[in-house]
Amino acid sequence: MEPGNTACHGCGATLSMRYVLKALGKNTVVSVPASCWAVIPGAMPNRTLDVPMVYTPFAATGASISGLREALDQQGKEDYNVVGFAGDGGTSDIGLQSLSGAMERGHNVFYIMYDNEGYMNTGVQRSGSTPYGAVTTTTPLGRDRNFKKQPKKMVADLMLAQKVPYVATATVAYPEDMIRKLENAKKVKGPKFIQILSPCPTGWYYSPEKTVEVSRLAVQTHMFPLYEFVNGTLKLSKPPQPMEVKRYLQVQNRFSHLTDEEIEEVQSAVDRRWTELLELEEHSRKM
Ligand SMILES: Cc1ncc(C[n+]2csc(CCOP(=O)(O)OP(=O)(O)O)c2C)c(N)n1
Repeated sequence: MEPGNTACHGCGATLSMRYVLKALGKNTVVSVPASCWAVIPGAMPNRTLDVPMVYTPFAATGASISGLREALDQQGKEDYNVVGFAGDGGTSDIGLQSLSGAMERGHNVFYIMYDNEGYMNTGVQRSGSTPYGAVTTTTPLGRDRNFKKQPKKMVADLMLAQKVPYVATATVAYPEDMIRKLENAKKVKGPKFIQILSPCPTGWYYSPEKTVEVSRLAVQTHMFPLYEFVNGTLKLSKPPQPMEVKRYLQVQNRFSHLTDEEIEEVQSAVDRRWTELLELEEHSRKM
């Protein structure tokens, strides 16, 4: 990534791209659907990325990286990394069939979902990946307290269920962890899926200098557990002193309306998922 782009201050998605390319290097082709990342490079002749980048229709990232991979292989360029870099709307909603198909066909590709938990480029609409409790412009609080009532659809968990050969979660507060995961993923010949929590000050309503803090709190409170699934084994990162989810929720204004009871509901759901992940880790070790 070159200096200069049109992202908002404190953009987590920009850090995500920077670390992904740092890990994968020059021999990389990136396919980007409609999203913030479709505008971050700016208008021609600006480009920000120092690697080839293909713009693809919103729903088509999986199909696009399948085609790029096969075409590069035909040209004998097997050493090129092919990366789909899509937002959570483009992944958990409109692009889900395309993603699932690409993973099922077994192409040797990376699919990176940068998860800012909403359709941010078009003005902070809710997506399937927006967590319970969040206010967005399509789940406004208003008199009826219309905040998002559905839980987050966790695409990495869907990819685990699909038995994609390499699945991981990562976030920008832990760049070494993210880069190590990409390096491990590189060793797997086949489809790889990584979901990167990429905090968004504009849509999560916190001040831009707090992006890394928010990202770190997501992990420390178990809101966004970090794991790596490779060769059938799941490895979960366990923060030494887990914190209450309240600590994560209170630094973002999208959750500021939640009552103590609603925060308790979030805590219970987070605890349940953490237990399930521990069980999955234990179970995968015995297999
Ligand atoms: C088929 C289609 N529908 C709608 C749009 C408009 N659109 C462009 S970007 C975008 C939001 C993308 O959200 P997400 O994938 O979460 O990425 P983010 O903007 O958050 O980076 C939408 C709805 C489009 N370009 N194509």
